[in-house]
Amino acid sequence: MRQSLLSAVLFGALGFAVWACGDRDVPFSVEESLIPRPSIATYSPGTRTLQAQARVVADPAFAGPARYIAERLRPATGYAWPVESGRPDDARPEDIVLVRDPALAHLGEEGYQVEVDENGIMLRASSAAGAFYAAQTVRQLLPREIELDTLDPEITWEVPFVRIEDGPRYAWRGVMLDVARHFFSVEEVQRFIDIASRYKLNRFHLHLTDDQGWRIQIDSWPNLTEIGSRMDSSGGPGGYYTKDDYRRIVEFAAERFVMIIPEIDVPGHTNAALASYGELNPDGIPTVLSPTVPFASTSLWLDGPATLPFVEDVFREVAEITPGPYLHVGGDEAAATPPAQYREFMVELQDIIERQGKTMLGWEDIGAAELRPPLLAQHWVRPNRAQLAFERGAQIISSPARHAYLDMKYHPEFQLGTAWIGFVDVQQAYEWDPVPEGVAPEAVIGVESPLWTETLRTRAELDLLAFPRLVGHAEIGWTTRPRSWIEYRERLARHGPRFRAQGIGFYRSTLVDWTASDR
Ligand code: TNX
Repeated sequence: MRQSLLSAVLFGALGFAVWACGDRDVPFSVEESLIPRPSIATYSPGTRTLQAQARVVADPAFAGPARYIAERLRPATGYAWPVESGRPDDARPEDIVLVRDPALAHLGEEGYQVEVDENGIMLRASSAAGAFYAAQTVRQLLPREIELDTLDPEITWEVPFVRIEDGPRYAWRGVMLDVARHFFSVEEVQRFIDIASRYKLNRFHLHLTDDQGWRIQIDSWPNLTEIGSRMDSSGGPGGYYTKDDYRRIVEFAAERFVMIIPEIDVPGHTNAALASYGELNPDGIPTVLSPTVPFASTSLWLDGPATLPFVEDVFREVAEITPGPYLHVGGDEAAATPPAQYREFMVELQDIIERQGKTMLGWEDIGAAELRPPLLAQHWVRPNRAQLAFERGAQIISSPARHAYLDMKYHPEFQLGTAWIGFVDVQQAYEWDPVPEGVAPEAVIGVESPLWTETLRTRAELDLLAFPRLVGHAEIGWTTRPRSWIEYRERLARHGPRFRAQGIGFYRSTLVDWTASDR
C-alpha cells in the first residue's frame, strides 16, 4: 500500500480520536505535524481531495497569496490551478477559496482561519499577510509530496477536515544571514527567505558589512565594493550586491510578506571599510583587507573629518533602496572605540538615521548610549545591556546566543560552526522564553535567529546549521500556545520527511526520533 494511503487511514483514525475527545486544544494530538503550531486546530473525521479542475478563487486584495499557492500546487499535482478573482459565491466546491473578512481583524494583521470540510477549502483573513499564512498552513496539511517539483500522479491530494484559527504571538519573527564573512548569491538568499516564509517568519536581516567584507554597492564611496568586497573569511574572492541585486531581494521578500532589515555595522567590525578608504583611519593609510581580523579590534576613526559624512552617505543610500522603516547600525563589540566617543557617535548616528526617515535598530550594546525612542535593540549576550536599552525606551528583539544563535555547534564533535557560548542542540534551541531578565514582557517585540557565517560557505552548510533549529525559533515567535519539548520533539520528527521533500538538508539530531516518520 502506498504510504500516502496508509497515512490517510491513520490520519483519519487519529483525527477521529482527537475529534471524539471533543477537546479543542489537545496538547499531544499525534496527527498534527504543523510548525509553527496554530493557536486552535480542531480536527474532525474525513478529508477533502484536491481535484484536477479546481481553481484558486480569491478576493482581489489576495491576488498575491493566491498566485503563490497556485504556483506551489501546480508542479506536484499537475493540475492547472487557474487563479480567479471572486467571492465565495463565485466558487465551486472543489476550489480553494481565499476570502477577505474584515471581521477577522481581532486575529491581528497576520491572523487567519482555515476551514476544510465537506463544503470545500476556505481560507479567511483580514489582510493579505494572513491569507499568505493560511496558504502556508494548507500547504503543510497536504501530503509532503506537494513540496516536490515533479508530478506525482499516484498521490491522492487529501487534506484533513479541520478548523484552524491562528495568529502570531510576536510581530517580529526574524532570521539574520551574515553575508559579510562569506558571501551568498541573490538566489541563495532568496531560497533562504522563501523557506523562512513557509514557517511564517516575516523579517530577514542582512548583515551586509563586517571586517572581512563589504557587500552592498554604495555609489558615493565606490571603493567599498571595488576593494572592500574582495575577500571573505576563507581568503576567497568575496562578492557584493549591486543595488539592483538588493532590490530583487527586497521584492522577492515582499511577495512573501518578509521585510528586509539591512545592517551596516559601525563603528566596530569595519576593517573592510578601513581597507577601502585611508581617510577613515587616524594615520590616513588604508588597512589591509584580511580574512583573520581579530574580534573587536577595528573601529572607524570617529574624530576624523571624513567619518560622519561617510556614515551619512552610506545610510542614505541604503535607506533609498530599503522600503522597510528600519536601519540596523550594528554597534556591537566596539572595544576598539573609546567608550565616550562610542556613546557620542551613537547619538549622532540616531540623528542621521532619523534624517533618512527611518528608525534605528542596533545590537544591545547601543544601550550604553543616550538614545531615545523610537528605538529597537537586539539582545544577544548581556541582558543588562538589553535592560539599559529598554530603560531608555527601546523595544527589544530577542536573539540570545545560548539559544538563538544558529552558528553554534550542536555538540562538541560537530564539524561546522562556533562554540563561544557553548553547544546548542535542538532542545536548547527550543526551550527558552524571549523575555530577557530585567525587560518588561510588553517591550519585547519578537525573536530573531542570527546565522553568522565565519565557518559556513555553502547552501548545504547553511541548511545544516539552520535546520531544524530555525523552525523551533519560528514556533517560539509565532505560537500563542504553551510549548513543550516532549510534544514538539514528536511533531518535529513527523515533519522530518517534509524537510526532505523541500530539499532542506537538516541536521538529524539524536534527540529526535526521526526514524518514526521515515518511509
Ligand atoms: C558575535 S553577535 C558577533 C559576531 C560573530 C558571532 C559569532 C554579534 C553582535 N557579534 O560578529 O559573528 O558572535 O557567533
